[in-house]
Amino acid sequence: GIITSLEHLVEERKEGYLNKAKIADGGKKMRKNWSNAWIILSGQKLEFHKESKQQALSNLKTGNKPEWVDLRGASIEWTKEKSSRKNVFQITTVSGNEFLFQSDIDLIVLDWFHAIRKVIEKVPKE
Ligand code: I3P
Repeated sequence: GIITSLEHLVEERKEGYLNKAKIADGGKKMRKNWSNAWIILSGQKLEFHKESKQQALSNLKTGNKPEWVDLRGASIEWTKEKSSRKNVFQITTVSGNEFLFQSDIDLIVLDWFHAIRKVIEKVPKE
């Protein structure tokens, strides 16, 4: 119906803290280095801010560009093999960048996984 049609027009938006580790760049494996990041899911983009929401806001003001990931054509999956931590999922981008995301709090990770998967399923591949 009309409500469903309108829902598709509303951009997915979500912010919060997650542990993040980049493990490959352009298909090339990297040394894993976990850090806590303020993450913003906005449209088809996932933005990473190293410090905090405050950092994100100050980046906005100064025009400092945060690191971000294009979710078009990306894949998302749970992984138990790539970390000793619990609740880890991986995003692989078209450009061959691989990121792990994690939180000890089940609900937080689940929420992020589903929100990101929804965007990946929705956005056109190119
Ligand atoms: C890594 C560090 C990571 C760990 C990784 C270690 O050591 O302890 O936290 O990943 O395991 O290699 P270093 O700091 O010396 O680089 P997890 O916490 O995700 O298990 P890995 O090599 O099995 O990926």
